Amino acid sequence: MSKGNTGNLSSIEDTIAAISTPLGEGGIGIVRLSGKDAVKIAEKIFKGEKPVSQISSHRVTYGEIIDPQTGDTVDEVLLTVFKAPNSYTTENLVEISCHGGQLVVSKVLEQTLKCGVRLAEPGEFTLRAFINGRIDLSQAEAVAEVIRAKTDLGLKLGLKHLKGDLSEKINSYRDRLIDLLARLEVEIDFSEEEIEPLEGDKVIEELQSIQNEINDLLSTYNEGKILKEGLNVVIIGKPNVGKSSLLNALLKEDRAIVTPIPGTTRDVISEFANFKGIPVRLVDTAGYRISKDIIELEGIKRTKIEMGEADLLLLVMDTSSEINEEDLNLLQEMITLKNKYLLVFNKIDIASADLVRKNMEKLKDKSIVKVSALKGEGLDSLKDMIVSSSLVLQKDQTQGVLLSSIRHKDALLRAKKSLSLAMDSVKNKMSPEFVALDVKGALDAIGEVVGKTVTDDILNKIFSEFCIGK
Ligand SMILES: Nc1nc2c(ncn2[C@@H]2O[C@H](COP(=O)(O)OP(=O)(O)OP(=O)(O)O)[C@@H](O)[C@H]2O)c(=O)[nH]1
Ligand SMILES: [Mg+2]
Repeated sequence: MSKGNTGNLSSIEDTIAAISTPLGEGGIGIVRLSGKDAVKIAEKIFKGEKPVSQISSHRVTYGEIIDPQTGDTVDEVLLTVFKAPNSYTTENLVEISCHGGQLVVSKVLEQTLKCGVRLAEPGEFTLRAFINGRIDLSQAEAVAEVIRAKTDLGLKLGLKHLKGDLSEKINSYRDRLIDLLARLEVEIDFSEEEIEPLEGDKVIEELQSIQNEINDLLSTYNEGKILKEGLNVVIIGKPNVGKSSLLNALLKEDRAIVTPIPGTTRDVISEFANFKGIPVRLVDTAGYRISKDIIELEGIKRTKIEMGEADLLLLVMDTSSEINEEDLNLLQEMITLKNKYLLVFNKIDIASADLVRKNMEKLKDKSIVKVSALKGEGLDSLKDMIVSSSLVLQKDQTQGVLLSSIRHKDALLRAKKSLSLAMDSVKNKMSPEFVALDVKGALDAIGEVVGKTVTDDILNKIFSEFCIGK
């Protein structure tokens, strides 16, 4: 499904159409039409028991799509009309379910275009649902979250956002700020008259209470982001310690090439896995060492980039031989990066107990997971440690709302800052105009989350990430 730029905020009047199912072969393919002429246009290309305008809303009808110019049959289909306002977009919407072949679905779409429909931009159906007020912006974003969810927990979070759990919280902050702003404005407008001035303490108390709630929500961001995007776990270590073997063992598939030759992996290899409901992006990297080989050097450069972007680093060491300078240097480098990390002693199946003890002594005070990638030993505890490092399971993530979007986080951080400024103004006994200005700033920033205050640029950016037909 292609992506692009919406750029069509002004043409909400057009009737649009798109293929809503992925391109390729499948049981069915769906073409959707939305807009004021959707029913009229569907009527020109559909031959069934009744004309489309007489079909009841939300009922499936059997018939044929025909070429409006030649009358030739294009496909046998099922057609459903969703009459405004009870549709995804709140406009008249028609869904045509045809056979799921690339050519046949395109042909059905083509007939709608012949009747003057415009091809929908990415995310334009959802954009319309937002513009027409059926959902707010955070719910529109949740549609993409649900589509892209990688695990049950990620899906659960997306569905909560879609249902409006986050919107409800955000709207409650907005209502409280609007209320406060109204009271401040009364004070500004009637400052000459005898009205009871707002008590500074009460204002601060209210601002502080809203800010505390925003802080609580902000503190859920890391977990929310992990559930949405996955925990980025990067496997690093000297050549030949068994990094690729570990990746394969954790994925339970032969994804990366494994050989006894040091320097086998040259490129970064990544794959998603599901560890106890947490989506994990596992990344295998080129062995870290000083090298003159330009391919290997490029590989190591990529390893460094991945290290910088990791949520968690797994430093693998071969415990069947002595831990040496190279291992310790890499550990030092990893510590300076300040990323979270776990030490993994691999090849315990062939390591003597003595050597393992000796190696552990060299890394005193560090917690170490002992595994054999080859025999599959210790992998469950490693997975447990990876998951607990991401903190998600320390709270019951099915309760409450988690923040998972960087856009929302950024808006809430700005709101928090404005609230601090407003509190400072009250403390410094500034006139209510100043306080009101910062409260308004906070209100605007919070409003961005649900799309009350949002620019066309932001909308374009959000919806260009969607697929066509959604
Ligand atoms: N006995 C034993 N051998 C292992 C284990 N893990 C890996 N090996 C062997 O170690 C060798 C190197 O394994 P790789 O997984 O390719 O190591 P790597 O760290 O990815 O190596 P580079 O890609 O060269 O950096 C292979 O011969 C593996 O079969 C293990 O747990 N036990
Ligand atoms: Mg490798």
